[in-house]
Amino acid sequence: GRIIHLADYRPTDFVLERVDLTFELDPTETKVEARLIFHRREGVDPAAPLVLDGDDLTMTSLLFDQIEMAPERYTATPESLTIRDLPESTPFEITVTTLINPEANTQLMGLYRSNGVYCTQCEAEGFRRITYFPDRPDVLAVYTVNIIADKAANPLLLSNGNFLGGAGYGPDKHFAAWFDPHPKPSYLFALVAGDLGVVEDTFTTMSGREVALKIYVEHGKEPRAAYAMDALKRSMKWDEEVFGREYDLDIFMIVAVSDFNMGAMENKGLNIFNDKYVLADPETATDQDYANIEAIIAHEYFHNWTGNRITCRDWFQLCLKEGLTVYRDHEFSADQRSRPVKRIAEVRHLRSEQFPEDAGPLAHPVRPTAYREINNFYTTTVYEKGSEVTRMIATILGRDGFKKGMDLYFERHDGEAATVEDFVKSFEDANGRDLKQFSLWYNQAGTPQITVSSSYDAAAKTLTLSLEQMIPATPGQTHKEPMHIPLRFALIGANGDEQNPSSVTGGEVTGDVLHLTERSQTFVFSGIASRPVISLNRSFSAPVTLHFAQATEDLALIARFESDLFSRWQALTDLALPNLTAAAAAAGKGDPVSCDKGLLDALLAIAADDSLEPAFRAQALTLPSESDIARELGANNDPDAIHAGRQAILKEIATAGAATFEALYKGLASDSAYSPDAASAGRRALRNCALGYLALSENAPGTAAAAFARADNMTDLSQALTVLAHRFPDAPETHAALAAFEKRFSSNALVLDKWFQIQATIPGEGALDRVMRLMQNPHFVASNPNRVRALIGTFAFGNPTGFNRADGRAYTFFAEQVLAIDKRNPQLAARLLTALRSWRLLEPGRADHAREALMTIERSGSLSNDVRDIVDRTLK
Ligand code: HT7
Ligand code: ZN
Repeated sequence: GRIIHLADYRPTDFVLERVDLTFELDPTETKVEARLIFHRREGVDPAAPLVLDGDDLTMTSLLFDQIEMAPERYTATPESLTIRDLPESTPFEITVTTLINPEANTQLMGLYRSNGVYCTQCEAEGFRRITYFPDRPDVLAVYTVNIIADKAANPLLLSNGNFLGGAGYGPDKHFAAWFDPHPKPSYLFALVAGDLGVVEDTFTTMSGREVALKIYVEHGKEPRAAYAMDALKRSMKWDEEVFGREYDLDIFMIVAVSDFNMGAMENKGLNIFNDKYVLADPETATDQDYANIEAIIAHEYFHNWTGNRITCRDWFQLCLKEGLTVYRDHEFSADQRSRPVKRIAEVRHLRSEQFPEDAGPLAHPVRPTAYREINNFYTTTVYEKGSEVTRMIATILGRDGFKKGMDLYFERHDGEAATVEDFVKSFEDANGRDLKQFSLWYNQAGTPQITVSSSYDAAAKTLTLSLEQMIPATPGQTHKEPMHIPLRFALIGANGDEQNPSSVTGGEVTGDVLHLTERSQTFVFSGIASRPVISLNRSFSAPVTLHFAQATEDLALIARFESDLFSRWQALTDLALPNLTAAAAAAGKGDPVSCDKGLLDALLAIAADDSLEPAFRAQALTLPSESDIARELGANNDPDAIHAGRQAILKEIATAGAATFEALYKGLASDSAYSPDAASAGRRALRNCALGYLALSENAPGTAAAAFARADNMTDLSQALTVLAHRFPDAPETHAALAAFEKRFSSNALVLDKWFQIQATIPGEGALDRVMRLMQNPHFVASNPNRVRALIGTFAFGNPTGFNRADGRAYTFFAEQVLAIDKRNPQLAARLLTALRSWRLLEPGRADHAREALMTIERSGSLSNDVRDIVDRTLK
């Protein structure tokens, strides 16, 4: 595949005015007729041909203004259609007919079938697998869609926009027509046909219009769509209240399908979802599932304004819709749930996923400047770091300034395909503030490293804070400019009170935000009565790593007194990490491991502090993960030592806190019916966290087995099973529980995914054989992305000791799987392969094995563009 560069962007030669599509659906021979009206853009060379994109297409007819086109006027290949001798300025109509095979479409891009349901996925470049088209996001057009299909098998015929009408069509068929008045790019096109059940509701918008809401699921699963419907209505209301955005069609539909490459897709008026993010009831869904459904329903709905009404000029601008929309869904969840707990979860996710990406061979800017395969740029950098960049704009401009900028952005660019520059300019113009330096966040990859030191002068009552920023080199970017980094801070006195300086020199400080803009900068705060403890990067205002050697007592003070709960959690993390890295080093040498008393005391104090919300206490008691420790260690990682050291620390906490954990476990038992609300979920989280510690201090699986037997909801049941399987993998109780779980949920694939995940993450050398055995389980369906991600993906991303076994056998297995999956679904294979992105940080023996596995993939003769791109960059 060739490389596409941002610098090469230019508009199309021809303007697309209208699109009329007619589908005659058939499982293996679907006929697609596309009538496209174009005119040549003013000033374009009159000899320039029209070049349309295709992917694996077969054309059966081509008309020009309704008349068959002479063969010498066009060239058709599976990948493109070029048409010559076109009018200089008058509009003309091209009618192209293609034949496609949905049943054979295993890539799940374009039109495919999932459990007998026809559905589409067109982002980013799937529409070209349906018909020849200018398949790029800056080509906006109004679509009419006619669908003809067998009536008995497909009572439901759906597409974007509003329903125009339908009728019978011959003896066995019927048709439906849809019209979407909103100009849209092809990636937002959708079609669904099949036989599904529906849940219906309505929403009255702020201007009083009634919108029909419909969620389509497999027959019999309707009750499991109730929570998704509730989340949708709350999302619609929230977007009106917080962003002033109203829905704009008479109907909003969601369809749940079981074969899907990602989480969901925001097609105009017809969102298509991975059923994992729609279906929930207490018996089958965990609290995390409910939270994910709420977030993803909101995310896709929010795209209606940030993505659909204002779309992207080209795919380099992907963060324009994704980073912004993630920010919006984060804010939504924070408002619906506990803001600090949500923030902690976001930061954990950012650090465990985005930071490694930014520090490895696949690092790229939030707005990349080149790609070889766009599917590989739906990354955590574009999404999550993109969201953090949006959050920093809000931090710099303040709530009102941010709102003004968003309003101007909507006003200026509604109906357009915009760029990151357009977005930033809206904030600049609405606030009269220059964001030129800030824009580096979009262009410079790598996580900024900030080294901090401070000194207090008691005589002068001044605090001096020195900061130095360093942005590491990343692929293609060796030199970096200093960035504008907004750091929220507090100066905390010995009694926990915040101290306010009378003045500050050395740089801009607005309210509680310190603006670091120089490579190295010293701030002096005056009027500070006593030596304060500095809480820096409160609520994680900037996605950076701080190197600030704060005394244990200072961290303990923050952990105890900070009013920002996020910072309390951060202080505990900062207390824990040195213990965990030291433990890894000791375990690696076979030395005894021990945990600081200060950390134990701080953790157990929080565990027992009933004034704190349970969800926060659960977060506080969940120590940094093995991958967090690996990141802290930096290089030459031995996953076995990291695991052993961490387990030893956990055991010490469990032993020291046995009484506390038992009290929590007993005290938090609930006798009321399950409710997925955040407060109830928080109590379950703390209780299950206590169960995990209890099991560590016990030598037999009794407590966990009893928890499994008594659980009356999927959160408790799956947590108990996890504790059993991970702590007592060989116990008869564990085998019995695993068998009972499999039997009970044998007809629910989404629940069995949890069963696969729990077993795929059992630590240790035995994991590989277990995973290979589970692949033979009849419930493991290799063509279904959710199954593959649950078993192979979870093993590779979530089982450091099992996946990184010292003999490298798991890498060999993994390479074989990636190659096999690539034949069927390149997008899925490429995403899995990113599990090896940090291979260079392993100790030399494992790193050699990992390189060997990567080279096996690279040497394979028939790689997709997707996997070729990832493997080449990973090895570079
Ligand atoms: N905008 C959607 C991205 C997406 C996607 C991208 C490539 C291939 C398949 C895909 N399915 C969905 C989802 C979102 O971010 O909202
Ligand atoms: Zn999105």
